[in-house]
Amino acid sequence: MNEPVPPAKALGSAKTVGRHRLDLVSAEGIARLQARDRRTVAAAITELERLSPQVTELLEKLQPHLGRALVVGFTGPPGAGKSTLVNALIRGLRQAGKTVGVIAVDPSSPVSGGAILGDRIRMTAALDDDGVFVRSLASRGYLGGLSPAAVRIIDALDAAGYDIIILETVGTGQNEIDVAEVADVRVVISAPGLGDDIQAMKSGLLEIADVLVVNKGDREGAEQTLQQLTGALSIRTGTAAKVQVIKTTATSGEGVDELLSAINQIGSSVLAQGVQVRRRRRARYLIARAAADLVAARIRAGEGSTLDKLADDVLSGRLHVDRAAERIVSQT
Ligand SMILES: Nc1nc2c(ncn2[C@@H]2O[C@H](COP(=O)(O)OP(=O)(O)O)[C@@H](O)[C@H]2O)c(=O)[nH]1
Ligand SMILES: [Mg+2]
Repeated sequence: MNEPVPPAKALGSAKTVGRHRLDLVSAEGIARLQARDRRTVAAAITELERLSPQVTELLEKLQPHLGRALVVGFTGPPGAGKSTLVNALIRGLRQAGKTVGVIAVDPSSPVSGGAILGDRIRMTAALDDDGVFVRSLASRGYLGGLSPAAVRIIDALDAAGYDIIILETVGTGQNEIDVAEVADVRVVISAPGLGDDIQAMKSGLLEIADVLVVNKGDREGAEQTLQQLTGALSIRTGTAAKVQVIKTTATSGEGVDELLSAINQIGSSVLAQGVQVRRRRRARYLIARAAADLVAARIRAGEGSTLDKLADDVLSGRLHVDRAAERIVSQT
């Protein structure tokens, strides 16, 4: 997993990180994390995000404490109102006595910081509440994909004992699969006025939805979007009938209760599968992802001439791209 090391600015001062570094993997550090001590949770996330040398040890120490949280994925086009809706849900969940961790993966560059600030502002429910922890992540180097850091951070929030972990990601036609593998409940969000995105919804996002939300119910065209998506769903086979379609207005809170109970309903059947099933799902994803990164790195670092030769064979029509790929993967 060759993530570029982010600039120190995005992580807070190195001094703060340094002060926590020694404590984190100690019994006391883990105990503080489990007690949801904010600074410890923040420090652990920072370590996991920057892939510090003690990450492997930290993840090992977290293992026995994983699998309790329900991971809810929120995916959809930019501007659909995901962050606003998450904010509304946090309120509802807090009222029900649940603690909530949020990881918002943003596609923008960490340098700008603009979108990160935007998420913070929209998630005002998280302010001054120890039962809520919000972390925005840039999807650096993984545009259109879920950064492995996000999955490790799920582990940290899970070990810290947050009941519900919400993973907000932009649906781009790539990371849907990642979210599908990592999340226990998959909520796909659309809204009227997003133009071509309806098409994108049909191709990739609809496939993974457990719950389909049409947000901005106050906007003109909401009903039409709802009908279009319900229509698109009806041609999906098998599990399609189980997908709930819910209209919300995140800004006023309309439909949020309905969404909450849909999540709870699906969530309780997932939780009934047991801790081991959910832990394994996340571990499988991490292993597959790490292996893919490893293979990609080896191919790039390996003999350029092998790749060149295969490229020539593909160009001349002697070899299909897929065969060439199989060959190079088997050699690494
Ligand atoms: N009219 C209306 N605007 C909304 C609603 N939900 C979100 N918005 C607005 O849509 C914009 C994008 O919202 P945001 O939550 O950042 O979308 P995200 O990119 O999907 O996270 C913001 O200006 C929100 O205030 C809604 O239900 N109705
Ligand atoms: Mg957002």
